[in-house]
Amino acid sequence: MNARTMRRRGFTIAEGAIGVLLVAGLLVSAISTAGVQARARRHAADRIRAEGLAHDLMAEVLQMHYSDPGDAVELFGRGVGEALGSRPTYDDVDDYDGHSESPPAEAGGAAIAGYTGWGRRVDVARVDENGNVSGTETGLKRVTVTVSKGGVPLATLVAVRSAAWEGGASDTDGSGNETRRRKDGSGGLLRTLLKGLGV
Ligand SMILES: [Ca+2]
Ligand SMILES: [Ca+2]
Repeated sequence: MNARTMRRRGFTIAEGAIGVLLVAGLLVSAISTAGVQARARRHAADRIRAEGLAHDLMAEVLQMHYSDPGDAVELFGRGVGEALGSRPTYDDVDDYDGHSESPPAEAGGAAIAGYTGWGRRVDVARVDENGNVSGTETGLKRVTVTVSKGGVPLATLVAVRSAAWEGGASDTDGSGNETRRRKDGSGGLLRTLLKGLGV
């Protein structure tokens, strides 16, 4: 093998090495792009699930009484026999203030399958007509439902429930039995905001 052949072989090996590096770089880039796309798809799917969970719990809260039917005057918060974290004992909107659950649960308390690591929280506050928090009764309560996964908020749903809206208020049918007119949370004085958060 003469010097020219040696030089030619060396050049070919160098070319091959560069080619391998280029291919490896392209593969890494393609894998990285696919990973980003997969994460984006999972995040979008999680957002949809989070919004559904928020809507479900919000609908439950809004159909409750505006205030406890056992109270002579409107008192904010849970009353006797109503325990934080025990949804079956809630019967009015502000009973849900501070309620949190992980994983999300059915109204009766059973965990919803497939949501390990997820959580829901409800916050309720009296607000005036401008949305400012009030320490006294205003006839308006703002309900905020936040759904998180792994501690990262994915969806927040906000609604304002009016005392004048009788969607969850009780009345009587003349027999003394309580009846309840249920609505789906889409009417009355209602403002909703869906806000996606997180990565
Ligand atoms: Ca109550
Ligand atoms: Ca209450």
